[in-house]
Amino acid sequence: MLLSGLEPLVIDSSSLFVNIGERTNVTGSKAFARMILNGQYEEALAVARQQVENGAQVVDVNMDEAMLDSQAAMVRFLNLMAGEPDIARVPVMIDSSKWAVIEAGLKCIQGKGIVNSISMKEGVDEFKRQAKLIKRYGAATVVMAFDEKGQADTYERKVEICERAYRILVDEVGFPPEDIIFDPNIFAIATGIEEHNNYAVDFINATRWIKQNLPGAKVSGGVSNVSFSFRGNEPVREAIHTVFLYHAIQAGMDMGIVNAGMIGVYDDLDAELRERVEDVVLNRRPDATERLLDIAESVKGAAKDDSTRNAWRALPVRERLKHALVHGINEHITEDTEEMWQALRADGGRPLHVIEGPLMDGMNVVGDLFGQGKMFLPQVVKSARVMKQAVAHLVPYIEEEKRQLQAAGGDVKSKGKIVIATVKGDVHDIGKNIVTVVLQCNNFDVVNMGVMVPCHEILAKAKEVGADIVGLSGLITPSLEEMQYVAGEMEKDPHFRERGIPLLIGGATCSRVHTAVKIAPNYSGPVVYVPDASRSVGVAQSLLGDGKDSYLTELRTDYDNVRTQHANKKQVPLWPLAKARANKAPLDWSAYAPVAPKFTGRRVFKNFDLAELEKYIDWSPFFQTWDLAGSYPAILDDEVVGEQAKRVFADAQAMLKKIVEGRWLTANAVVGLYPANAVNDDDI
Ligand code: B12
Repeated sequence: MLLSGLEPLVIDSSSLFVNIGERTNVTGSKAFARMILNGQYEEALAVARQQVENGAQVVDVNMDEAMLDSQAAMVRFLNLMAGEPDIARVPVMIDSSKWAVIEAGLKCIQGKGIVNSISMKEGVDEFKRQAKLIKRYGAATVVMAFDEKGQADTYERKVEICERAYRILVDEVGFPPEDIIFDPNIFAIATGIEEHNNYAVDFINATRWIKQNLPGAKVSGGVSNVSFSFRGNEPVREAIHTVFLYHAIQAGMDMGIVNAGMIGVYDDLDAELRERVEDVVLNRRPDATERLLDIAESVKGAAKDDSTRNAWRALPVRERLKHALVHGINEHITEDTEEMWQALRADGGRPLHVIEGPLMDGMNVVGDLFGQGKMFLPQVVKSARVMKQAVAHLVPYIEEEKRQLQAAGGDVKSKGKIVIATVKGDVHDIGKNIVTVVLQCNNFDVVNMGVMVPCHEILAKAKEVGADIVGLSGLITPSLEEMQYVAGEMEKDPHFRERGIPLLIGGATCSRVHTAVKIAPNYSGPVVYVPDASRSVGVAQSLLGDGKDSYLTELRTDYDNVRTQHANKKQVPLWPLAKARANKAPLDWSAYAPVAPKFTGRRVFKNFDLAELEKYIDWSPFFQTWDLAGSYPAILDDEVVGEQAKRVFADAQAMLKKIVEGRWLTANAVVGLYPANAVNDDDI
């Protein structure tokens, strides 16, 4: 699905959960309703801006309030939003139960937004009419699981309505399937009414069914409904949202209207609370609601109780930093960063080590949780702010190192000029800013161009300031391609090509292999992958200093090796099916009497002897994991990697011995032998 405000938003199988901001909704936010009713549109705009700043990727706008001219309010607000580039960059979701309001909104929005929503509740003709208009306006649409008989509450009804709506939209209206977003209705659970107990499960299962059976369609929903019966108990509601989203996203839920302040981190929920909430959400036991109610009040109390809330303050400082980053808490970050710095300093460490050690460790935890759907974008935005605050606290210490070096008579002359930027389409800037400070403190003149910088601007700036080096940062996969493009453009431009101006590549998604295989071949000058800020100084010095030639020779040899190893891994070209079939082994079974197996069917092996299994380990992938190319056992005597291979192999043997002798693992297996027969190209 491709949506857009001023900027595109691509939602595909690799996207993480898309969160839709819900604060600009008069039915959901009393404060927003008050602003609109009082005509305070500037304040209302600030709400929209805050949502985008806090990570909302789509903004839902709803003006359905009885005392309001909803159509006029929708048009006025959308037009005001369009004039604010920092809000208008994200797509809009026009949310109304009145078609006239939706259509008025569709006439205002730029880019490609979403209608929320249409359904078959007023019959198929009206549904088709609205869908055709939405298609003409070029928007996507949410389709509620609602038909002439009412709103779908069971799995069967959800599936029935969504399938019927999909067929009508795709086959009869010609609506692009990828522009359909189903809302299979999230209803409140744990209400005390038995029929409601399976609502979340029905939503999750319907989501899974839609994703498997209605190609292209997406799934969304209003998340806060699910916890409605716990109104007034925010900690329990937060836990319900967190658990519900975790399972719904695994089932394929693509997006949702969420209050970012009301979601937690799945892994971090108290174990008992998580289990009881999970019992309720997944309807795992008949007394699930009672059991959650039993602890609900104490959970609320504990959340208010400072001693429980602040229990993490008693952890060691590294853990506290991690906790603050994962939870986006900035209250103590300055003092904790200072404490960490003092601890490292006592061991002879440098301020940069705080960033590249404990802070990076914390950010990697954030990244992992985010990647697993256990943290959401608005939470990561908060983590990023905490990280920036910690880095800001350390910058004066990094600068102080430079001053001390100067005072001790160190060389202060500029070592060269570097233009650095995060490439087009990428907003990550924390790492790039750290690299900038570190290089500046080591006497490089650095021009930091910010984020989302198009290639032509980077190259123009590099020429304008006479840069000796260009540095690119990128953390998302599309940035890797953009970096290849920049390298290619540098090759085309004699200014860079003839001077051989080096290109530095950095950022979490980049790698030495990608740089050597994909980026460097586009440019004849040096292209160097730099894994972290501290190494950027050494690399820049090597590229501009006296030892440049030997450094470049070493670099070339290294990258050539990487490329050769990579090329060797490449598969042989594939053949067309017909050619492959024609090439099948000519087996003559006529003279062959197969050995009858000792048994047919299933056989289970329990607690199999680990020492016996050990003999069958395929060691080659083990060496690949260590980036050592070659097959076992020949690799142990390989000229280049043999020594290293022997060392890791010996370590592995020692560890394996412990595993086998200590019976650390239990090996169970199941095998099945069944009669089979080949008929032409099929095995049956
Ligand atoms: C914080 C963060 C964000 C913040 C960024 C805030 C900001 N102002 O920077 C926000 C919330 C905005 C964000 C947004 C998104 N993010 Co993000 N984000 C992260 C996170 C958790 C940490 C990044 C970070 O700051 N690390 C700390 C710094 C210090 O590390 P670093 O950048 O790697 O820098 C070091 C080195 O790499 C090196 N270096 C960096 N640049 C350069 C440049 C040069 C020249 C040199 C020499 C060295 C160098 O030096 C630095 C210091 O040692 C990562 C996870 C991770 N583990 O990296 C995900 C991550 C990068 N994000 C990810 C994604 C998917 C996104 C979004 C697309 C999410 C979404 N659905 O919208 C958007 C992207 C929007 C866009 N168009 O760019 C994915 C990327 C996956 C991929 N392969 O594409 C990651 C890996 C998370 C994950 N596991 O899925 N994100």
